[in-house]
Amino acid sequence: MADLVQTRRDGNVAVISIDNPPVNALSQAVRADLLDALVAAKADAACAAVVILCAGRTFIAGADISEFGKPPRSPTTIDVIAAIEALGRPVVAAMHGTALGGGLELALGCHARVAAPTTRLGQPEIKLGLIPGAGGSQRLPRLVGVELALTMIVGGDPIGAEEAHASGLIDAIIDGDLAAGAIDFARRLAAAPAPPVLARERDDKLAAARADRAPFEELASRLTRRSRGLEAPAAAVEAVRWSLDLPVAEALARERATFLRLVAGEQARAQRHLFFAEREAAKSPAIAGVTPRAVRQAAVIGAGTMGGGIAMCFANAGIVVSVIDVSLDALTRGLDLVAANYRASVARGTLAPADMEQRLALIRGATALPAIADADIVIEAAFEDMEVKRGIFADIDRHAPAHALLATNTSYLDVDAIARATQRPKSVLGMHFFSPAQVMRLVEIVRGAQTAPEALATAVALARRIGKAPAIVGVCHGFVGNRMHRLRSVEAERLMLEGALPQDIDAAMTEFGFPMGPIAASDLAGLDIGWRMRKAQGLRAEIADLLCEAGRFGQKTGMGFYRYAAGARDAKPDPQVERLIIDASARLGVARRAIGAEEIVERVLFPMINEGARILEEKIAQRPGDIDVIWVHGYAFPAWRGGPMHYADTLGRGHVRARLAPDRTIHRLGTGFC
Ligand code: 3H9
Repeated sequence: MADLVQTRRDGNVAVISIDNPPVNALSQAVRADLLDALVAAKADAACAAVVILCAGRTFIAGADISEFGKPPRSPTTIDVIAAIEALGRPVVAAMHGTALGGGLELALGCHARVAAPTTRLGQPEIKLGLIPGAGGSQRLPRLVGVELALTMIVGGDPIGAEEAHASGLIDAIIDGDLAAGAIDFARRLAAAPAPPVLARERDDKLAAARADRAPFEELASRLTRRSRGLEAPAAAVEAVRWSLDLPVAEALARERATFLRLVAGEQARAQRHLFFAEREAAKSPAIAGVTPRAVRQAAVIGAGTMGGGIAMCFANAGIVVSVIDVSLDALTRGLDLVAANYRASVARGTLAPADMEQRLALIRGATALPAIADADIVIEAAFEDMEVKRGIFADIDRHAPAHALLATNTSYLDVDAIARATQRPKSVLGMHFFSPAQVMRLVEIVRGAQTAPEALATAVALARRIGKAPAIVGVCHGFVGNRMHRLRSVEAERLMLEGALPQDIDAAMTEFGFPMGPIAASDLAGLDIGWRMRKAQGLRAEIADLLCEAGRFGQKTGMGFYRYAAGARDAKPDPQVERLIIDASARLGVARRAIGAEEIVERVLFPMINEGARILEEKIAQRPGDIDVIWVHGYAFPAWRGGPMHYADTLGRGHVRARLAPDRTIHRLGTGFC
């Protein structure tokens, strides 16, 4: 086995290099070797300073997540940091790529930190249901102040080298040769009259917050406002607060105890499951070792909300994209909406005006298909109608270059039938984005019967490049997500007919952890789309159809299952809808009864989970984790519950099966309203 940690000498500086691909995670073996290297450096009288750096594409990207949930093994990262702090000579962390989690904590334990200009530094533990476990919550505030530390620890997003330098997190940005620059920096520290003060011994950046707690507390409540149900954000706030209130040793001990409690808990287990599931969902034996094609230019057919959102995804990733719509009016409206979306981000302060201009410059409008002549990928985002889509694909086939990947954004339709409208079905697949496309991370990559491995590999790589979470699925009506979603709406209709009101169902599901209940969500999406689809298929959803027949299409008409004040998004229960539901129950002869939240949650989720099991049997999805990724990133299933299939596992599959037994399933009353 290759050495995970190596030491070389550059004059009087010991250079300790970690080489543990792919991301230099701090596994037990790395920790042990690193500790040995530090002990050796301490024993070496000729060593005046130490540099710790990493080989490969990144500095340490954190603890080895695959070790979590197993008994901790010595030495811990805390032991390694203690050895650094006790070395008696300056230790400099030289970072590149990403310095995350335990990796950043190790750097925080060093006497100084330098980084390459493109380095990203962060404490992403919160995304795994955790808080930093090796001193991050105490050393980071001492270097950058409590407010930035809290933002980084509760938000979990990394900051760039420039911000890190300006805030005091790093001491220098090294252009050019990082190792040489870091060695030079370390040598200068060794020659200085006094060693730098360790982060744990500093207090200067805490003074202002200790004198006036209000800004910290306001920030804490703002950052945790949307974290209902989650344990880690509140724990993170508490830990950072300890940096203001407790002696550092005690605060570090409490941080550790909290980390150990959280890492053993259900929420962290669920989020770890999703971390690995997300990466697995993009894999398939069909594309193992297949090189994706390069994508430099993209084209989107259809300038509606979806087409515009998809175009934004490309522009956000720096890819030139043409938006094509036969109607100049529709094109103008679509491009105006894109510009308005960007302007809203600028107004919110989440996008710099210069970045907006750069992104807009990458988006080009056109009204005819010759505009796709140079596209490496064409994504059709037109009206959800098979004949319309087949017509478009026949046209695309005539104009797109031979190497281009042809993708449909259909939500339900048969990708194979669409592919057959072209002379090149091997290049055709589905790329099903979720609305709003520029926000939602999921893309279902729908593999047709004839899709070539290279086309599939290209779609997956492209989805990752534009920051999405791709999940490979097979062809069936509604693929994975919408096929399961339909079951949810069928059951919601039944619940309403049996006695629950829309607000009862939504309250139960938001209490479960969804940010929005299923009924309010369908009002937001618009009830008319499903209504039209049902009519085309000769299907009926008792309550939703009655609402649509009364012109109540959801938020866009100010009325749906709920009532909305002009321009407002708050869903208000509507007595008229209650009457309509009660009358429908009476007409169908269904006795209404009080239905509790527990029953609502079970009846909304269990049929979906059952459908998920069928989807796995049919091999439409490859793994239960893929379904979880789809539901968390496409339908806002609470991540801390791990997705529907993981949730079923936590309950026990036998339990779910028993609750689905025939005597508990409800008569076939309708078809749901999705
Ligand atoms: C922590 O540090 C707690 C401390 O406070 C406590 C200390 C006591 N461990 O994402 P990619 C694997 S919590 C194990 O596709 P990219 C990943 O599964 C940790 N494995 O690459 C994948 O494997 P495979 C805090 C890891 O270039 C491969 O590496 N740190 C880890 O798109 C490539 O990953 C984090 O949460 C890990 N820590 O993105 C950072 N990280 O090829 C988590 C990755 O078999 N990692 N793998 O599918 C990331 O955010 C991204 O991986 C990173 C690279 C940005 C680094």
